[in-house]
Amino acid sequence: MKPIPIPGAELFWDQHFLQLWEATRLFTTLLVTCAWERRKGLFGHVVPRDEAYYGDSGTHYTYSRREYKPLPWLPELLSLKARVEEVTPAAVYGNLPRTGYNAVLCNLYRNGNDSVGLHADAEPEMGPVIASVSLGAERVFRLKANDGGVVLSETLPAGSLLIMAGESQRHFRHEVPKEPLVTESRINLTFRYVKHSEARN
Ligand SMILES: O=C(O)CCC(=O)C(=O)O
Repeated sequence: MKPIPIPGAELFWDQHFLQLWEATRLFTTLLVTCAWERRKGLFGHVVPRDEAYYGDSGTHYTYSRREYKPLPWLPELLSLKARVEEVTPAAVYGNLPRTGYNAVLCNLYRNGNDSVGLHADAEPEMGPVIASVSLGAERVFRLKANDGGVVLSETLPAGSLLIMAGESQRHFRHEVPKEPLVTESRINLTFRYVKHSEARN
């Protein structure tokens, strides 16, 4: 994995983590097997993407007043998790427990009108390492410093893996903006380590 040198962040990426045929096969499978749900967000507005959350038991968390309760792992997600763990740089892996990632949030952007707004994955129960696999349509991913300046704007191709670690979530926020000209769907999988609820006080 190649480091992306941005002071204050710890980012790594591999544009060709999966071969295109693998990414296409996984996209097609997950499109029909994930339990996609379009949920209501704050103030009753509809979240502009479908979501499905899988993980070990006890990995539930709350974001934007929505509760994420893990569904039992799908075999495809478990084997992808093992591959992501294998390539996670050793220095980053040191910030994960020996057992690696324990949950994955799946997002389905049905077309360019779907998006995720500027946010950081910095809930108290969330570990600092987020590994993001992209499938399907290419979409722009932007990282912005807390003062608003764009420090990274990349098109994430199918089969790419982006890892955000260290202080990335504390110093930066990220987004996938709307791109009304995009007609194809994209799936993004963010592997995380969520502190087990049993372990929380
Ligand atoms: O779709 C992406 O690339 C980013 C997803 C994301 O920001 C998230 O799941 O928190």
